[in-house]
Amino acid sequence: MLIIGIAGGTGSGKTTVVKKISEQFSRNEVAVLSHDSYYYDNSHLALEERRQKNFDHPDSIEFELMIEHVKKLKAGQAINEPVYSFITCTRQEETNPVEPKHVLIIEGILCLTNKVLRDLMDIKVYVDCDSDVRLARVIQRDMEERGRDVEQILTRYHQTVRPSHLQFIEPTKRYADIIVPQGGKNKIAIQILTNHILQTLKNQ
Ligand code: UZR
Ligand code: MG
Repeated sequence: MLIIGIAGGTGSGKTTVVKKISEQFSRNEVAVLSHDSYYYDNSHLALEERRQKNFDHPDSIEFELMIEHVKKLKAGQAINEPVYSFITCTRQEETNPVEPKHVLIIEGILCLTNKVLRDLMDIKVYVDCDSDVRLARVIQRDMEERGRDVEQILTRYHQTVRPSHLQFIEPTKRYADIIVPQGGKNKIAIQILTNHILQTLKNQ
C-alpha cells in the first residue's frame, strides 16, 4: 500500500487536490482518510463551549485512533472511520467503513504535525496557498457548509486559526517531499503526483 499525506492550511485546496488525484483512479484503487473525521467528540460540552475550542491545534485531533486505523489498513484490514459534524462539533453515531486499497490518501491541516503518522507516509505533500485566498474561501465555505456567519468566522480566524496556522501548520512544510502552490488549480503538480502513484503501483 502506498500512503500519501496531504497537509496545508485551511482553505488551501487540499480536498480539491485529493479529489482530482482520486478521479484519475478507479474506486477500488484509492481510499481517503481525512483527519477532520478524527476531531475529538465534544458532546460533553455545551454548544457555545464547543465552538470556542481551538480546532487548529494538534491536540484537537485523536491521532492515536487515526494512527491505529492507518496501521490496520496497511495490514489489509478494514476500519470504521468516525463521522464528525462541523455543525454540532461532535462525532456522530454512525461510522464510515473504509476498505484497504492500493493507495491511501491521508488529508488534513495537521496531518504532518504527528511524527508517527508522518513516518507511515511514503509521500508527503504540502498544499501552499496565500492566506488572503484561503480566508476568502473559508468565509464562503463555512457560511455555506458549516453554519457560521462572517463575524464568527473572522473572530475565530484572528483568535485561533491564524495563530495556530503560523505555529503548527506552516512549519510542517519542511517535512514535505512536494510543495504544491495554487492547490487544486495546479494541474501540472496533480499530474506529476498521479504519474508517480501510477508508476509506483506498476512496480509493486
Ligand atoms: P479544512 N473546524 C471547525 O470549524 N469546526 C470543528 O468542529 C472542527 C474544525 C475547522 C478548523 C480548521 N477551525 O481550520 C478547519 N476552525 O476546520 C480545517 N475555525 O478543515 O482543512 O477542511 O479547512
Ligand atoms: Mg478540506
